Amino acid sequence: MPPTALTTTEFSRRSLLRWSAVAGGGAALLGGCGTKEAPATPAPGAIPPKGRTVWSACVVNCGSRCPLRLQVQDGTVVRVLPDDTGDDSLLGRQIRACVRGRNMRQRIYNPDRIKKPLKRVGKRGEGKWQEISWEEAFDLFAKKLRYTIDTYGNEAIFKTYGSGVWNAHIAYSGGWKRLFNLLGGSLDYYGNYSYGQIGTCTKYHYGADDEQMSNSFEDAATNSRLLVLWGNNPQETRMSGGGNTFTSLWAHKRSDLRIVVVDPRYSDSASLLADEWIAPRPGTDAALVAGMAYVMVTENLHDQKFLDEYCSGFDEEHMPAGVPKGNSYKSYLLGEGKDRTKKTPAWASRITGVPEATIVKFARELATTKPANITQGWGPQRHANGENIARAIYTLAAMTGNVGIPGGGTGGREGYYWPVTQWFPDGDNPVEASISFYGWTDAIVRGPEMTATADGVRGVDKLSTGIKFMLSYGGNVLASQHGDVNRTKEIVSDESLCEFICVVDNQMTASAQLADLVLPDTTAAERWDLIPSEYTGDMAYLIMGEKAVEPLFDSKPAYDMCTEIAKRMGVEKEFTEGRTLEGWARHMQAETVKEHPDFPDFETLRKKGVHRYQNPDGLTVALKEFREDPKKNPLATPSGKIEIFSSDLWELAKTWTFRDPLPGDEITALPVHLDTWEGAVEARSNEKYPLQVIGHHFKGRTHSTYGNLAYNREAHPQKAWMNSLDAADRGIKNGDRILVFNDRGRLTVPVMVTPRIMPGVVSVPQGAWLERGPDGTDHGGVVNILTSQHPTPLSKGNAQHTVLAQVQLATDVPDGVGRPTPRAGSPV
Ligand SMILES: Nc1nc2c(c(=O)[nH]1)N[C@H]1C(S)=C(S)[C@@H](COP(=O)(O)OP(=O)(O)OC[C@H]3O[C@@H](n4cnc5c(=O)[nH]c(N)nc54)[C@H](O)[C@@H]3O)O[C@H]1N2
Ligand SMILES: Nc1nc2c(c(=O)[nH]1)N[C@H]1C(S)=C(S)[C@@H](COP(=O)(O)OP(=O)(O)OC[C@H]3O[C@@H](n4cnc5c(=O)[nH]c(N)nc54)[C@H](O)[C@@H]3O)O[C@H]1N2
Ligand SMILES: [Mo]
Repeated sequence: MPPTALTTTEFSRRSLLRWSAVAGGGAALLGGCGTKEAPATPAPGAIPPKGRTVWSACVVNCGSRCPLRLQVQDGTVVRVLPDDTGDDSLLGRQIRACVRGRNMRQRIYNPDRIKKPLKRVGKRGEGKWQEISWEEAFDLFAKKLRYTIDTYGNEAIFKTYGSGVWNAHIAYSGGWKRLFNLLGGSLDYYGNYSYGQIGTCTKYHYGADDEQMSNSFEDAATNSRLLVLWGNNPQETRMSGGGNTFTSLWAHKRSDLRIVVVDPRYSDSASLLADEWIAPRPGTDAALVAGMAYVMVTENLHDQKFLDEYCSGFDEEHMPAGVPKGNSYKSYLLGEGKDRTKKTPAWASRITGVPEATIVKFARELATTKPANITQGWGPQRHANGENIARAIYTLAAMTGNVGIPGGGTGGREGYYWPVTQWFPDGDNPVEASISFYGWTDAIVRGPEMTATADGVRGVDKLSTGIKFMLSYGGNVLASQHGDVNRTKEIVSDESLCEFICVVDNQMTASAQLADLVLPDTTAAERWDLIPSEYTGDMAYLIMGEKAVEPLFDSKPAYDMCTEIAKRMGVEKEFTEGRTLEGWARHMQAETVKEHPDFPDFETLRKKGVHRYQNPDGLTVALKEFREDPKKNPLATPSGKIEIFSSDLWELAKTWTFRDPLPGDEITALPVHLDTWEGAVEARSNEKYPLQVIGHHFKGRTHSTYGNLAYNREAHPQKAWMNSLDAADRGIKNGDRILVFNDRGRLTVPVMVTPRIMPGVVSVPQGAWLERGPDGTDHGGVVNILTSQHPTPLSKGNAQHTVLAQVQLATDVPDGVGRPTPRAGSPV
C-alpha cells in the first residue's frame, strides 16, 4: 500500500463535500445524519493502545474468501490485519487477504458511503435526491410492493443478480427473497454472469445441473504431469492466499509438472506460472480444440478405449439410434460431416491465429503426457456461442482419457470441497417462471412476449407481465456490469416500463443513481454473519463475522430492512421467527453443529475466528465413481455417458427459434466451432471495427467493488491492453489516452502498449467506475459501454467478451477524469 497517498482523512473530507454537492441533497446530507470522519491509520507497527481485535471478512465475489482481523478502538476500525492461523502447508495454509481486502478501511469509511435513505426527486437518473427517514422509506417500499402485486401479480417483481455480498450465510440473501416468497414470490432468474454458458451446456454434456467442476489444484499440484490453464487466470481471479493463487503457485513449484496457459493475453498466470503461452483469438477455442483433436485422431494418439466405454458420439460406432451418418465428432474432424471440411491444424490456425506447428505440438503433448489436467476458466465461455466452446474444451479431457483419475480432470474449472453448512432460509418461491440472468432488460421491455422456446423462459410457456418492481441488492448491473450500458440506461430510465426501482448498497454507485429509492446497507464490519470459504480447493473453512462497529451513519443491515418491510406487509412473525440478526447467526451456528459435531460453539468461534473442515476425500477427483464403474454410477445424460454428441441438444435444435438471429446463433449437438457475430473471422473483414475487445477480471477491483478506493486506483490504475503493432498502426504510445468505440458506445481510457496481448485484440479490464462526459462518452473505462445484450443460443447468457470496436487517440477529454479519487455522484 503506497504510503504517499492522501491520508484517508484528507481525501474523505474533501470528497465528502464534493459528493454532497453533486448528489443534490446538499448540506442536508452532511448535517442531517452526523458525518463520520474516516479515522487516521495508526503508524505502521503501532499497536492501538486500547481496543480489541474482531474477526470479519471480505465478502465480495472474487471467488475466494478472506478473513480479516479488524482492530477496533473507540468504536472505530483502526487497522486491518490478515489471518494469523494455519501454516504454510498445502491444506492448512494461512488465508492471507489480497491488497483489496487489506484496504477494507477505505471501503468502510469511504466518502461514497450512502448515509441515509434517499428518494429520487427529479427524473430517474437525473441525480436529484431527497433524504428521507427510514419510516418513510419502508412505507414507500411496502406501498409499491403491494401495488405491484395487486396490479401485475408477483411475476412482476424481480431481484437482479448482485455479487457484492457473496455467500455470507445471512447477508448473501439479505432476507429479500424470503420476504418476497412469503408474499407470493417473485420472478426468478437462472444462471449467472460468471459461468452462464458452461453452467447450462453441461447438463447436455455431463448430465450435471451446473458446471462439471474438475479435480482440485491441490490434486493437480500433487498428481498431474501437465496442467493446462485454458482461459483461466487464477493468479488474478482467485487472489486470496486461501484460494487458487496459492495452490497454482504450489503446482508451479514442481519441476516435473509443465504448465501451459491458453489465453489471448499473457495474463498474470501466464507470467507467473506458465512454461508455455498459447494465444488464440478470442472466441475461437472450439476451432483450436478441433485442430488438436484432428492431430490426435490422425496420429492415433487419442484414448479410444476411454471414448468407447465412457462417451457417446465420438465416432459413428457410438451414436444414439436414429441419427444419420456423418454426425459424430470424428466425422466432423475428418471432413465427413455436413461441412465437408477437414479440421486440420492449418484450418484451425487460420481461425485462431495460433501457428500450425504449435497446434500440432500442443496436441501431441496433451495426448501423451499423463495424467493431464485441463482447467478451463470462464473467459472462453463468456462469448457468442460460448456453450460450444466450453463443451469443446470438455471434449479434450475425454479424448485424452483424463476424466475421473487423480492428476486428470474433466476439462471444467478446478474443483473444490464445500461442506454442508446452514444458510439463511429463503423458503420456496411460489412463482414458477424464471428467466436467464441476462434477460431482465428484455423482460422489462417486452416481458409478455417472452417464451420458453425463443427466450429460454423456464417454468412456464411464456411470461404474463414485464418486470415492474426491481430490487438490486449488492449489485451494480443497472449501470455498469450488464451488457450494453447505454441500452440498459435507456430501458431502466423509462419510468413507464419498470415502475419502481430500489437499490440497496453501501456505496453510491452508478446503479444507485438510477433508482427511485436508495437504501444504505452496512458493510460486513457492521453486522453479524457466518462466512464460508468458496473456491478454496480442498481447504474449506468458515469465518466468524462479528459486528466490529456500530452501523455507520444511518445505515442498517438488509435483514433489519426486510424485517421492517415484513411488518408493514403483515408477515413479520413468519419472516423473523422471533430472531434478530445476531439471533440468526447464533441459530445457524447451532444448526451447523448438527452437521459437524466438532464445529465450535459461538463464543469459541468468536475467539478462534476461522474453523477449518477436513475434506473426507482428501483431494478432489471429479467423477471418480463414474470412472470406477460407469454402469453402476452413470451420468444423468440420456445415455448415462459423456455426450460428445448430445441427443437432447439434437432434439432441442429442432424446436427452439431465435429472435433476430445473428451468425453463430445455432444449437448444435456437437461442440463444433461456429464463426459468430463480432467474432475473430468477422473482425478480419470489418473495416470499421476490426479489433476484438475483451474485458478481463482485474486485480485492482472485484468487478466495480473497490473501484472507488484511492489506494487501489493508484496501485492498479485502469488501463486498456493493446498490442504494440496495433498501437503503432494508430500512432498510439504507451500511456496515451485512447478512445475505444463501436456503434453501441464510446469510452476513453489510458493504454498499456504491450506484447502481452495478441495483435488484433484489446482488453479493457471490466468493472471500472463510470465517468460520463457531456456527450455520453465514458472516461472511466467501463467496457460494457461496448458490449452487446444479444443472448447466447442455449443459455440466453452473456457474450460479454465478444465485441468488435475501433481504437484511436482520444481527444476532447474533460479535465480530471480517472484521478485516484472517488467520484460518486457523477452523471450516469
Ligand atoms: N463486460 C463484462 N461484464 C461483466 C463481466 C465480464 O467479464 N465482462 N463479468 C460479469 C460477472 S462474472 C459478474 S459476477 C458480474 C458482477 O456484477 P456485480 O454483481 O454487479 O458486481 P459489482 O460491480 O462488484 O457490484 C457489487 C455491488 O455490491 C456492493 N456491495 C458490497 N458490499 C456490500 C454489502 O455489504 N451490502 C450491499 N448491499 N452491497 C454491497 C458494492 O458496493 C457494489 O456496488 O459482472 C459481469 N459483468
Ligand atoms: N481480482 C479479481 N478477481 C475476480 C474477479 C474480479 O473482478 N477481480 N471476479 C470474480 C468473478 S465473479 C468471476 S466470475 C471470476 C471470473 O473468472 P474468469 O471468467 O475466468 O475471468 P476472465 O478474466 O473473464 O477470463 C479469464 C481469462 O480468459 C481470457 N479469455 C478471454 N476470452 C478468451 C477466449 O476466447 N479464449 C481463451 N482461451 N481465453 C480467453 C482472459 O484474457 C482472461 O485472462 O473471477 C473472480 N475473481
Ligand atoms: Mo462472476
